[in-house]
Amino acid sequence: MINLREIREIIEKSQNPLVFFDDDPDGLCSYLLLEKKYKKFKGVILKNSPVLDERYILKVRQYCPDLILVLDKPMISDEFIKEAHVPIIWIDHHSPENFHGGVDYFNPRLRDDKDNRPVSYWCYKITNDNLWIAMVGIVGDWHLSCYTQFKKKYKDLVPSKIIKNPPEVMFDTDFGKIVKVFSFILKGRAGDVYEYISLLLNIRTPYEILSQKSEAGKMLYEKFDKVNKVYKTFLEKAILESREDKLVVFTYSHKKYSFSSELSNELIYRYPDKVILVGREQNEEVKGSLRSSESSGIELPSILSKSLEGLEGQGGGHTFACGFHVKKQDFIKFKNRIQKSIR
Ligand SMILES: [Mn+2]
Repeated sequence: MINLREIREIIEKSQNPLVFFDDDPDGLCSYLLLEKKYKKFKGVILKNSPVLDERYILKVRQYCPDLILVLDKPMISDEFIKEAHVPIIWIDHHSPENFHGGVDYFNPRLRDDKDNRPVSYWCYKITNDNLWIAMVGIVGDWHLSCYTQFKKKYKDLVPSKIIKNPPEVMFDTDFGKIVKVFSFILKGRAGDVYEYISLLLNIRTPYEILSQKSEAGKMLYEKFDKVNKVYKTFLEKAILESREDKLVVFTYSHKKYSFSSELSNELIYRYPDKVILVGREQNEEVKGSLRSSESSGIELPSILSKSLEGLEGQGGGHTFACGFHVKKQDFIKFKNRIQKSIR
């Protein structure tokens, strides 16, 4: 495995590196940390697919980089690696099972499988700059690495009490709002997203966004506010529809935005005794997220695979957080089975 010092040296020598990054706060912050420090990266955001595949070779040909970095993506296709003809550094913290060689790979889980600290944490270790950006990515991925150091520097953005769980920062502090800003500016068309990313590259402090002190901060806040209004209506509806039952079911449809993972995360934080099922209806499918909490002890992967048996759909993920998609006509059956199995 390549180490961080070697990665830093390779980046410093590179003339025109190209970065592919995941479209969530951790992926975005990893890219921002590197670009803010070195100011020579071309950034490409990877939407809608967990894998960097040969469709992106075109980007490599267009840009002719001398180095490719891949940040926070769980998979790179063999064809991409074969056809790139450029050295590739891959920094990730998902399961290393998809790594088959051909690239310089950094993944903390190769040393210790329990160490899955986010990619923005490791990028911060490379750049040593912009702690608050690193913190956005870290909290966005439900971790608290660097939190003590962060708290000393930004006393006014987080409470003085001891924080035990990342969602406490995410949903109950001013800094959590910043994490939501980063998450919400990624919603919508790729072209617009790049404009917001270039605004973020000009932002120096979180206060610029929170109190809309600069023009860039104002524009970012306005975008956040617009998306947040839609998000909040969905959140309120989900809460109203779910008073009684142990299983909270909320389905919605929206042309531009998907909120399934944000909604399910916030709902499970607010209602840890329940199981949360959030689905977005799109075309003939319902696609969404399933959540339970550690305190309830309800383990989702087995429930999910049993509930999908014989239906047209797929799903999987972690013990208390899963994703799924299922044909619309099968959704009620799917939901009823989950309901039965958690009683
Ligand atoms: Mn991540």
